[in-house]
Amino acid sequence: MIGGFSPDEYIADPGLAEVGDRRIQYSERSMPLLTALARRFSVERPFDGMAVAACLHVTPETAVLVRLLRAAGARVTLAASNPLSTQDDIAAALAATDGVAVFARAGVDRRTYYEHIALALGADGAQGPDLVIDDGGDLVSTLLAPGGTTPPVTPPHGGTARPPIPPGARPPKFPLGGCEGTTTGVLRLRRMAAEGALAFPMIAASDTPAKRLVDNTHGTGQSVIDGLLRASGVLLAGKTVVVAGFGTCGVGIAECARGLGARVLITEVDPVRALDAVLRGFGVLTLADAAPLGEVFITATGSAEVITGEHMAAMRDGAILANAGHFDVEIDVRGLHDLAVAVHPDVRPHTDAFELPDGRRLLLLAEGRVVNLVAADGHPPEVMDLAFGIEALALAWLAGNAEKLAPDVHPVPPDIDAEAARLVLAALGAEIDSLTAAQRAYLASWRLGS
Ligand code: RBV
Repeated sequence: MIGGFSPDEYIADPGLAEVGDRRIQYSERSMPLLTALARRFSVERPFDGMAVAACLHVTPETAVLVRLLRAAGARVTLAASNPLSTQDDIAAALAATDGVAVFARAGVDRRTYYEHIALALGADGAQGPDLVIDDGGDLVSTLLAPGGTTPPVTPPHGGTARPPIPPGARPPKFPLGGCEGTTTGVLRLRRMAAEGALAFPMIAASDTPAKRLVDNTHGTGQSVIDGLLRASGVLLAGKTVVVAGFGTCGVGIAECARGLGARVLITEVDPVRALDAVLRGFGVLTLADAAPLGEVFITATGSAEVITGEHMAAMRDGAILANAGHFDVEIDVRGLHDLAVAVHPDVRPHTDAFELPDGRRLLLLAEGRVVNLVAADGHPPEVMDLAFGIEALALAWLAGNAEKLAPDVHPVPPDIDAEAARLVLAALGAEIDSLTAAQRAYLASWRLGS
């Protein structure tokens, strides 16, 4: 029993543990940074006696991170960071073999999703976390605004429903601090801090140069196209693909789609990003102009109501709509339901067809939720190795330094980013040069010109 729960009370099927464990071990072989850190942390034990609550996509890569935290001395509770992205075999493996309290199963409704997060935070009276790892900000916002999203708790396999968490109930305690892994979550944290609502320091792990490059651009680029192809089965070569948002994620998606032969159009609100897109040879236009042209639409803005009913009404028959943003607010799914005279669910796995009054059909992937994690496996292990390696190093640093930090959003200390990148390079067998004394002197001086 962990915190009053039997380990498999909130997962879909404990019988999947062995399959899950095999897949975790497979991913681990491509995660040299986490492997090296686990070895180091099992000696240093930076989280000895601490409780860590994590809200992450429950994937093999997350499991490798969770095993590292366990090796480093932490007790871990884990909730999913998306209602549809949990891989049930991984949840089963972590519950069965790692002593982790897992509150996650695929396909839960919104209410159960928040219930699970509240449970990972000890809202049932169990001990609260000392540190948190969040992805998207739902865990931290549940901590700061409890009660509103924590209805009665009903185990899926029967048993006694736990009493509802009273509205406004405070969590057992605030954590010392935590890490946030995704751009959307950092934006939310900044809004919390600006309102003075953030009660503890949070590190913006998604803002480091290494994470942005490897995770946002390369990870999102490949995995979003992977999700699009698995769900829709279309040929991308020759297709007109509209990417909404040319931030670090949108760049990766656009380049990947172009690499497969698609004609890629970009929509933006930021003139500098739009200029970058033009200079890279992409077409740039408004969504209203792109709507009748696109055969595939992918949103990656971090904003809301990007593709509206009005745009959908102008789209061609067979247009595919997918979202890569963290939350399911970029495509107006309700508007699509309003437009449609009939909905044909699951014409393929993770593809629903919406029939419009004139017979056109629009295809919505993954219910408008983050397509790379719902319809595919999320980022590959090589990508999460760096992203989670940075988070593990930042969290270990926080364990010793949180008390000195103000309740605000803090950057990852720059040497952690460089250390993570250096360890990955070493694992890949790539070597880099060091500055010579003369170069250091040149770079430190303003006196020398040509
Ligand atoms: N992400 N996690 C995975 N395989 O575990 N894939 C993607 C995985 C994270 C990514 O790092 C980003 O911070 C977040 O999911 C977007 O929701």
